[in-house]
Amino acid sequence: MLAGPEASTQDKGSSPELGGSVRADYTIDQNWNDYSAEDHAIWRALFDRQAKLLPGRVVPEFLEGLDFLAVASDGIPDFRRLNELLAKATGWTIVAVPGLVPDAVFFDHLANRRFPATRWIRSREQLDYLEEPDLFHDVFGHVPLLANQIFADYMQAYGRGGLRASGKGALQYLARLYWYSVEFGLIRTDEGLRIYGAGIASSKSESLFALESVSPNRIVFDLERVMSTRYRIDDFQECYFVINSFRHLFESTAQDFAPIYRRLDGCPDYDPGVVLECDEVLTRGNGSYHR
Ligand code: HBI
Ligand code: FE
Repeated sequence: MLAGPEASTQDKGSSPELGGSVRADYTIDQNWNDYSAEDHAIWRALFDRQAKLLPGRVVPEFLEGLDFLAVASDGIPDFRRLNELLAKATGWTIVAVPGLVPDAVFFDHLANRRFPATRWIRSREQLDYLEEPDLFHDVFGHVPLLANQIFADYMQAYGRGGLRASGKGALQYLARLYWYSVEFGLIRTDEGLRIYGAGIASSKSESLFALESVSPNRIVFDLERVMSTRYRIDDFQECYFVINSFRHLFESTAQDFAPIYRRLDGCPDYDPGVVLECDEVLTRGNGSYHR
């Protein structure tokens, strides 16, 4: 559960508390030496809890990417060290930012294989619930799959698509695509459904809810269906969209979106809990959690 893209991305201006100012592209220095022992202890507590919980629940490629993080350090990764490994693997680097950045800035970073990661980590009181994405969500949740070639290509293609999108409608369709894939996506494997979305993988409670709860719908991913579906930013999802493979996701978005946006502008949007005639429903939820 985290604040989604609709959270305001107020301009932070210079950020004295971070010991420096925010650059034009919203990046700041990570200042890894400034993290406290408590910050590192919180990272380890969250990392160890998810590393224990995720095997058998998360897509195997995620666990392979997690190894990168584990070697980077046993506390909060130093982006300089992490980037040496990640850049070699897929050309991606992590850049520190103060928090949510404006869409256009976010898209530009992704289009250049730079992932904006929040510099600050949550407090102990926030271990289970967090409004905005923090460093643990961004780095533990998103970085492992940036080490996977196809997913890394998808993320850059998404950023490029974002740069081409202009106007409110397109940005909303793209934000929904990001939300239901990169943040809260599930994937079919021979062993069953697995998590790949960062918002799920970085959350203990949603890692359990997304796969095991009888409440949400689980529907096969369809690009236009996803782009037409609203989402909640402050609670578990009412539906999860399921891809067959990362290639399936990449191919469904490797096309010109302009005609799709035009078609969608004339179609209705859907509440997250609905099931449509045209849906390929894998599990029909009973909606008990959200009632
Ligand atoms: N900024 N730092 C950061 N992280 C995000 O995930 C993020 C963002 N800004 C915008 C955004 N996500 C979404 O609007 C995307 O769908 C574009
Ligand atoms: Fe995220």
